[in-house]
Amino acid sequence: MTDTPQYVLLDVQNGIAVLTLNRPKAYNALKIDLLKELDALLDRLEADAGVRVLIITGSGEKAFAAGADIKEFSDFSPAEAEQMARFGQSLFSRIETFPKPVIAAVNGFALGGGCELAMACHFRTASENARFGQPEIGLGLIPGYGGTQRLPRLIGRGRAMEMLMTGEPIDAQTALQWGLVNHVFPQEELLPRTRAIAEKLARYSSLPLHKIIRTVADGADDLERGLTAEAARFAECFATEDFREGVSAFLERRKPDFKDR
Ligand code: DAK
Repeated sequence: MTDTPQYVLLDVQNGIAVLTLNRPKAYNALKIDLLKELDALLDRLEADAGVRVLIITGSGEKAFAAGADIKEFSDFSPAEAEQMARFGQSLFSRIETFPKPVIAAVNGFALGGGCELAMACHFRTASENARFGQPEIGLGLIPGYGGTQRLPRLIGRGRAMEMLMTGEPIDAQTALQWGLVNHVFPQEELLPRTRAIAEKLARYSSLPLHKIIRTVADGADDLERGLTAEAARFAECFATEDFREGVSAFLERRKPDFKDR
């Protein structure tokens, strides 16, 4: 880890750690260095007995995270893509089984990798302007950080299929209705209200909290097999012309012209 985290801010008060993804000009897009910082901060927070609950949120009022950084991953080879998918997946699985409760406070767009990060947290709150989506299809790609596995588990297969296949985002009220988030708050109340939930958890014994987290994760049917398949198929996309076209179109702000190859 760099000594001073650059992309993730950390604030610890009364046993509650707030991790803020901090690239607001790029809608907090998940650069690999940002994910590495997050991983290193998790080491620190796991070891610190004074930290009892984590909240992950985004900087600004626009985005939680608008996905992986498209500019960064656009020229990855399939081998690099698979390696990065496995790193991201293992980081997100680490969050899912983290020994202390982790709540995502989603303050705007949670798209692609951003939605996948929120889904890896133990549960989610959202601001009224939050939007959730897996827009990878528009880039000629599939989700690579667990989206094909966690989205159907959270909202059901049919709803997940529609979101994955259309790439269309859903708004906060739909996310609430579908069980993707537990609460929707006005933007200015999102952190204080989420903190109030965290404070309640912080008063409980950490032993059963940890056992709940582990036991719920143990019961998830064959997540690991699904993640392995996702990483392999995600990597295959990087060898296609359509993926190059999808990413170029996004960067050039035009509609993609896919050729099925
Ligand atoms: N990456 C990089 N920059 C991004 C970005 C992203 N995902 N999303 C937004 N930005 C940047 C924009 O480029 C723009 O920067 P400037 O041009 O001002 O420098 C700034 O954030 C504001 O964005 P917009 O100007 O587009 O703002 P709008 O309000 O008009 O639109 C939007 C907001 C969120 C609807 C739009 O920005 C958007 O569609 N963003 C992209 C959403 C998206 O497709 N996200 C990526 C999904 S794919 C991997 C594993 C997993 C993944 C990838 C690799 N490996 C293991 C290799 C996952 C992939 C994804 O997440």
